[in-house]
Amino acid sequence: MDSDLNENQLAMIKEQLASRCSAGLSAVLLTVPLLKPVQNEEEILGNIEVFFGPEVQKYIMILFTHGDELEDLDKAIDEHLKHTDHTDLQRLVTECGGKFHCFNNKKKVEGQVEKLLQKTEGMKKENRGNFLMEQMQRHDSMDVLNLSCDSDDLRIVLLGVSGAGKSSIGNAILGREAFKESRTRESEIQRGRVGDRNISIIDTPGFFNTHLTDEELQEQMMKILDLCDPGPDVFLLVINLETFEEDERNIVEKIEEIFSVRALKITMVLFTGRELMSKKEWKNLKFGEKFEDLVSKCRAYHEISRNDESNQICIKNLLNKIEEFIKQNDEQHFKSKVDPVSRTRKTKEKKKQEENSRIKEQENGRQEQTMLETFEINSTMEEGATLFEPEELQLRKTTTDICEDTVLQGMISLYGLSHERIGEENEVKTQENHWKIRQKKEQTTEEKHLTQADENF
Ligand SMILES: Nc1nc2c(ncn2[C@@H]2O[C@H](COP(=O)(O)OP(=O)(O)OP(=O)(O)O)[C@@H](O)[C@H]2O)c(=O)[nH]1
Ligand SMILES: [Mg+2]
Repeated sequence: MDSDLNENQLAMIKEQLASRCSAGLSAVLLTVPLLKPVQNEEEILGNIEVFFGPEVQKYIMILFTHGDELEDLDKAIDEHLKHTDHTDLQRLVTECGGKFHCFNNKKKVEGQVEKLLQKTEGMKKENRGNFLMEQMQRHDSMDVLNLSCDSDDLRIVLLGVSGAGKSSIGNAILGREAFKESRTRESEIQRGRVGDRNISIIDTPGFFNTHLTDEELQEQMMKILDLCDPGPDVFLLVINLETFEEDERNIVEKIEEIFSVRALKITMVLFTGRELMSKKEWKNLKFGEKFEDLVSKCRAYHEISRNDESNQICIKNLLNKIEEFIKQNDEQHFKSKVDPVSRTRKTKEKKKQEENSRIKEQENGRQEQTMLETFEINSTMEEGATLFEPEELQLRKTTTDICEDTVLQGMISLYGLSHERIGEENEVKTQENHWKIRQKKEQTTEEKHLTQADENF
């Protein structure tokens, strides 16, 4: 957090952090030597937030060192902090939500490491998990580098079957653990600067994915178009060479089915796992029918091996090839025939439909409850007492509802009520009916009490 570090050095530290701590951070320990006046710690705290993003604040703990000097003074850390001379330390601790630990690096006091770990564990629990590197990168890409998916970005969409290596390729291009590997469930965009290019990568769930229904997959594929407005420059179809020949599934058809045949014009095949093949095997595969068929439909291909992924030159070559391919396509990005407005409308309509069926389900639940109450009232009536008049049933539902409700149909036939008759009593609100039935129930109970009182008298 040295203020002398320039932007490039800071960016390098970020990259290293992201790749080395992909599982996230449980704690950020700010070490402060005790008994020395606070120098620029507050500034450092501010820098940490700028560096990691504001969400990191909950994970910072002060680790005071030189605890031995405190022992020499025969003082406990709490006592030391409370002293009026140490308002600077108090302020620092307060800024870190009161989280601190004192360490004696000289004497290696027994249990001090365990206690520190307990505290960090406690902090992790309180924060419901680690601080994820994505939180830092989100902050990084949005606030620090100020990148957004604008029309100047090179917009790459990764497509392929599950496990083909889409997320890994996305990470290799961006040079950081931008995407979580294995079983991607949602389309996601990550941005970065590679060389002199601003790149937006959209990772997607795999085709023929058993964890998503066809409808969910379709939804995630449509999300791509919203994520990379004005449209993808290239669909990178990632194919794992290890499983390519045995795979019977037709991925090209799947792309056509989802995005239309026009999508193939900007689709480039990227074969991964080249390192697992000998030169001869690769040559045989290249002259095979299946390979030719795929490449002819998609018009361009590139191959990359696992070892190449961490090699910046290989990634640069891949990006050059992609740009060359885009130029060959007259820089025409993919445009969906379904315009964003109607896509949004479709999503809204779908949401409305879901909401309507949810309301209907709730309504049905309420009606069933009302039915139960009716039966309950009837069963509490003494033998010979008057049953509800059929009209009371009408009060509770509209014609259509009654006709659709099988339980009520049973009641209708029981009371000899015709559908036409019910039709005359249309659109009466449920709450109102509920109230009337309750009134009847109370009335019945009251009558029962009066009769009982009469008998007793
Ligand atoms: N040997 C080898 N392993 C790879 C390669 N690419 C990815 N893998 C591994 O294959 C597994 C799946 O890779 P992912 O990048 O998550 O695959 P994906 O296509 O994103 O998978 P889904 O998200 O499930 O659709 C991971 O364990 C990767 O480390 C490759 O080129 N060679
Ligand atoms: Mg994935």
